[in-house]
Amino acid sequence: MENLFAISLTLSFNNSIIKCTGITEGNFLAGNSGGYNVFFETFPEDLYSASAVTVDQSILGLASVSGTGDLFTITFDPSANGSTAIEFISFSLRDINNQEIPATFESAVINVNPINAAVIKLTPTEQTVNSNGSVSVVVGVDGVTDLFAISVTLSFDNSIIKCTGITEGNFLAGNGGGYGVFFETSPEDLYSTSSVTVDQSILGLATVSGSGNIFTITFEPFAGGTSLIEVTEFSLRDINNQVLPAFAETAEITVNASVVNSKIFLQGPYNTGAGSMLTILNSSALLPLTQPYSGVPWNYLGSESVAAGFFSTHPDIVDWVLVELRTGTSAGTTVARRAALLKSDGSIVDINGLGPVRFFGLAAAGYYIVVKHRNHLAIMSSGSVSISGITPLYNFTDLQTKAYGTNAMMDLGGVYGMYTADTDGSGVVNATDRSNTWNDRNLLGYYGTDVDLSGVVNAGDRSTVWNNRNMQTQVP
Ligand SMILES: [Ca+2]
Ligand SMILES: [Ca+2]
Repeated sequence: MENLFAISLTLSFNNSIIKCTGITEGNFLAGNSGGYNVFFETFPEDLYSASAVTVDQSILGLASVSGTGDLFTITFDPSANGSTAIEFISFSLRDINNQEIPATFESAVINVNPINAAVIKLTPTEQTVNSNGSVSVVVGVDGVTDLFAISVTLSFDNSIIKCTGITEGNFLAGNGGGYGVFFETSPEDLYSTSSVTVDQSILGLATVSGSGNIFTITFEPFAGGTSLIEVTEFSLRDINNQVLPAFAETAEITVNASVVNSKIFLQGPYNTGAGSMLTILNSSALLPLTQPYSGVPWNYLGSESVAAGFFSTHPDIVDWVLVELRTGTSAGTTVARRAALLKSDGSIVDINGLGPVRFFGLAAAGYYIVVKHRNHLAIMSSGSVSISGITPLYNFTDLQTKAYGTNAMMDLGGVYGMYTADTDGSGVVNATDRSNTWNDRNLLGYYGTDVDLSGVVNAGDRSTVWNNRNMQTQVP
């Protein structure tokens, strides 16, 4: 090389096999006779994602270098098995007069050897959830040598699945020294997060080699759709804190469900001043743990239930409701039913207390939404609502016309709610309801005749039953 003043080089490589982790300056141009500093710049800013990088260098003064020397060093991390060429795709060498210096270039090849790289494996790689319940992914490492510590960050779509727990695997615990294992997960609130990090290391001078389980992560289905489970960051270290080469596989979980996301008010417990419903049945510990629609006239035999203590940790739950989906307007077109929970703000949520109501195995399509309550007159959406894995809110409360029929809801002062006083769920408020309410007078508990959901059947309920006389549901 003669009289080199400035150089610009662009290198390309297959970044599915190797990732660029850094570029450091060589000392060739710095050896210029003028003792001038060297301008040094690399592109792009995000080297790790790049499949081509450019390095520009020039002497910051009227001097040049000749002979042989190092321009820069580029460093890669292996990310998959394979072979990639490192090639020059453009280059320019200039002298002090900005004239091109003729040059030829050589390329290099990097082979990522599968024997040396461990694999972070997610098992199973694909699974489908067809019912409420938990689903797990085992995170393991395959083909590692002298593993002392590991950190793995997983990300997923938490609008579809929620993380409910992480349990430690036994790989590191099998170390030859019999040492315990440090195990930590973050963040603290796994349920709300879309990314978790698990750190593990052996609490003594020992390592493990081979294959084993690092941890198991458990999810619950929240809505419908497919979530990728991705290892977004990882680090495997040996006992000297040196990085062990590895790459990570992905997995996916499909929740086979369509969901209803809706909002209603009940006249009985509605509190106009607060703009929300009272939760007296809940705070008085009167709500049943199992859905109350198994009897006549609903005959709904679903197994929806919540654990003891659920309502005290979910104080905003008002009562159980029954959600039906129909393909047409007639009762004969009902294709699915689920018992769900009603919150004080009107949201109808699943038995997890916060998510939309899941209908497992139900195809995405247009459905009429019917909402029933033990002692309120049922309502149905005025039209077919498009329902899928993640469904926008259908809010019955903001317009009378959201409900099928004419004035199917009561005006609760600018918002609309289901009429109360149908003590037996017959679909009409009549003399039977009045007589039922009289007969149950002074009873404390969870009764259909407690039409304001106050926990007691009294004169207030009788008066409401009288006031709503002859009202009837407009759901066919
Ligand atoms: Ca009735
Ligand atoms: Ca009452």
